[in-house]
Amino acid sequence: MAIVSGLGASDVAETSTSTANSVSKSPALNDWIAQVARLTQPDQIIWLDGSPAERQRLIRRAVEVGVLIPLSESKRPGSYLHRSNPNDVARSEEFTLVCAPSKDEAGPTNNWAPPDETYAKLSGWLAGSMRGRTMYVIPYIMGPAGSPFAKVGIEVSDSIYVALSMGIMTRMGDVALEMLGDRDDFNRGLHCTLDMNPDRRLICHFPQDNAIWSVGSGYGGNALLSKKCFALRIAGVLGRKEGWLAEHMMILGLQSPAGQTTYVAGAFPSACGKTNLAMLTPPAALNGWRVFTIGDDIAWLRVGADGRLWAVNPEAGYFGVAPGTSAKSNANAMRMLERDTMFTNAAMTPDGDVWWEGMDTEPPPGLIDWQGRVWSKDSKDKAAHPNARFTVPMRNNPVLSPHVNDPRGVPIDAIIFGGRRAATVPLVLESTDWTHGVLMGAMMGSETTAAAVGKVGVLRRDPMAMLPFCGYNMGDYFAHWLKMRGTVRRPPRVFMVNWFRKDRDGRFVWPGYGENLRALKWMLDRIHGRIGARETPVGLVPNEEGLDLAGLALGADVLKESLAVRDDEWRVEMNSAGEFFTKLEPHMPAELKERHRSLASRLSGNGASKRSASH
Ligand code: GTP
Ligand code: SPV
Ligand code: MN
Repeated sequence: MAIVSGLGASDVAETSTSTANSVSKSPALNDWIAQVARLTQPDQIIWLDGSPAERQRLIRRAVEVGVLIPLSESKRPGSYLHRSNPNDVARSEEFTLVCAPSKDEAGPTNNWAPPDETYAKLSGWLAGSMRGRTMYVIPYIMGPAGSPFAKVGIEVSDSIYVALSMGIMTRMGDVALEMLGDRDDFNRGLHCTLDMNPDRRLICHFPQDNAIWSVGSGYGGNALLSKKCFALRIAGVLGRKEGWLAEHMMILGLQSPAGQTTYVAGAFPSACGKTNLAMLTPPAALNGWRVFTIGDDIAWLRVGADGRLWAVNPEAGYFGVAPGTSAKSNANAMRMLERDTMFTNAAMTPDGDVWWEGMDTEPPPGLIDWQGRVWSKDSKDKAAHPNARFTVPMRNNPVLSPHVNDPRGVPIDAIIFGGRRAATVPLVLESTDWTHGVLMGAMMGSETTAAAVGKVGVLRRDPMAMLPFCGYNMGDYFAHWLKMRGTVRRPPRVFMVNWFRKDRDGRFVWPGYGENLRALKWMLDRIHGRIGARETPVGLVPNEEGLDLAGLALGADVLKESLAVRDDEWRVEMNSAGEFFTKLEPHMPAELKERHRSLASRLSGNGASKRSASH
């Protein structure tokens, strides 16, 4: 077994050859790597340093072995296409386990297995699993280096695709080893693709050990262990202990024409609009406004000395949904993807570019679909997988906030919860206080999307967009949110939004995308006390003249429908949330149940005829 720092035997001369025990200054890290190597038996171990030269070497190797297909240097410079195993195209929630010491700690919304048994079973699968393969040691930082928010993780992986993705998604390499120094408080992530067999696929979290073992998948959220596994499930447990929040939220800065910037964090379930909102282009009629991106998927939120909630984006890149991204829907994303991007499961044009549904360009003849087959307009299947993704460094984002690397983070004045709801939930709804805001988050429901394996379009409860990402008991998670009110002396205002309401013909009522700025603007007007609102039993909605609709031809009936709060629909909603809360007993906080009861009691008993829940 060759143990080298840098890539491959031929590169040894230009880096330093080291022994397993002297690569990092952390004895705990070196011991752990030696232990993993004894178990998995790789042919060689490569510690990634994160340098551009190393990245180029890794890319060359990935192209040689067919993991990456180079795209046209003139059309997409520095960009590559990856085609995954067709059985491995989305997060696998049924194979995701929280192996806390007791089932009760994981709670009823997580799959649980006993830690000892799971370690033993996976050790069996992993024994000798990297024979003939290279083991990459991937040190990374979540959060800006030197920030009090920042945490170090080490992912060990046998996948060059994972190694390259982690180089985009995190601050990866020597910078992380430097931050770790000789300490032992790093997240231990062990990833092995095995034979990509769904029968031997498990993504296991051990919060008590700050450890993750993921086997049998190479897909984003299953395999890039920094992301959902560490930054949400494990970090959530750490945050509860240490008094902060790890959330599935985008973070944006909204600058008014007067130059004042307000920061907003928003939780939307997977494939429900975070990336798009975080980099939206204001509509022409509101062009004095500007949006700047802090993050598109994950927020770590802490209480500042000023009693406000401050947020950082722990990531350094975006792993975003490609389909639906066009010059019209998200011009900033299209510009960001012009270079240095890895695409996964997109279609490829004969001249070496990518294509996907909703790109708003004609698919060219001779298009190759995501599985490498020739595609035509008559094909039944989509050319790009509905969960095709791009992996791109945040520095490519033309509207990246100058504060994205600020170690203090940014102060959050509004939190938004938004699901994908064909009915019931209005365009924007404001809570009256923190407890009501927490209840809004806890009551969230959303229709499932292609981001996770399973049926698409099924309404399910997805509190705070965290159903698949909360690493401990969901009832305790609600209690933690309520408890934060004690330390957040100047809490953000909490809103619920819905960009996805549909009319009778199944068309979206609201134009969405850049037009969502109008809802954000209303929130700012509310926060700064500039505008009134209409009271409903479940919260405050804009008066019809309250939304700035300049330049938007929206029929009066459409506006009315967007803002409608109907008692009969909300009775169904309240009941559904109530049933969900019952499942969380005995961990469900009394304060939330009480507020839920009191809101439900305000809905008219039998005002409208009982419609079925046609969400
Ligand atoms: P994850 O990366 O899975 O967490 O997803 P996300 O929440 O970042 O969602 P994203 O912004 O990538 O959007 C997912 C899909 O919803 C894409 O196909 C978008 O085009 C579409 N979408 C985003 N915003 C809107 C909107 O305001 N209206 C409509 N109709 N579709 C939207
Ligand atoms: C999501 O599914 O919410 C994503 C993509 O952001 S993944 O990294 O796969 O979780
Ligand atoms: Mn996400």
